[in-house]
Amino acid sequence: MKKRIQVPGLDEASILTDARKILAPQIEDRSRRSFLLRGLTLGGVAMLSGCNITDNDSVETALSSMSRFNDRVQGWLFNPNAMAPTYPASMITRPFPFNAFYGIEDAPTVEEESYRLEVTGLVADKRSWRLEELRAMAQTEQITRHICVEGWSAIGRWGGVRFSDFLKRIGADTDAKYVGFKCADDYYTSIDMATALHAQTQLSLTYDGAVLPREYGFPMKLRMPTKLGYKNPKHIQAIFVSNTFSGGYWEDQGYNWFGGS
Ligand SMILES: Nc1nc2c(c(=O)[nH]1)N[C@H]1C(S)=C(S)[C@@H](COP(=O)(O)O)O[C@H]1N2
Ligand SMILES: [Mo]
Repeated sequence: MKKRIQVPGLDEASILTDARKILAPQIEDRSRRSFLLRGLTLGGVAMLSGCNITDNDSVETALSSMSRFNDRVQGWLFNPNAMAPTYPASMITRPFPFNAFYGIEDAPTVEEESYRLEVTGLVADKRSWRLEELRAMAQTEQITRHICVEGWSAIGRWGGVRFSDFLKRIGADTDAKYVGFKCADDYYTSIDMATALHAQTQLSLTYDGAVLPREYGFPMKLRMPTKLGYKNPKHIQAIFVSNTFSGGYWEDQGYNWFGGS
């Protein structure tokens, strides 16, 4: 008989629910998936993560180590040439839902006049950018689906600069691991370089043909149809290229960092 780990004060069922969520995308074989996940025990979590499960802190450590493993697997599986689906204009969701870690009335107001996009880290050209300069670059458009982990998805139309064009323009070290974002509302996130260079990753300046509205991320957001909603930062103020992992607002509270959909 397998020895079961039992720790007083730990909610085994909810730990295993979290662990199953982390592992599910990793098990390709659908017919075996539910069988394998149902069989998961705390001992299994300890084994997969290489962590002892003795208290709440060690559960956190184990789950986050599994989540980082999940990031690596998603990174390996990510196909830079696979495109996310696009849709006809007739399928755009109206009105497009708003979401943030606060209510719509608290969305930040950014003044275009004084706004400068900061660029730092592993880039050749660290000068800051005015919106006009970004509008003068080649523009692209996409009608894609945004998927939020809170249980909704919506199709929207975004326009702006292909992010790989921008990274080239600033002389970014594209061998670096991460691109990070700081936002006007204290939100922050970071992404893998492969996704940053994906053809559909866009520094969006418009929504549905008009200047990006305040609540949807003015002055700009990063739109990635290959990643879940929380990975798409709105109100971007600073972009940095780095080899140091820097997490994100929700990622630091347990959301998976890679966040692919
Ligand atoms: N700056 C900032 N960006 C953010 C968020 C936020 O709270 N602040 N929320 C994220 C989440 S969870 C979602 S689902 C989308 C929502 O974008 P929308 O308001 O355009 O639908 O923004 C993402 N980017
Ligand atoms: Mo979200």
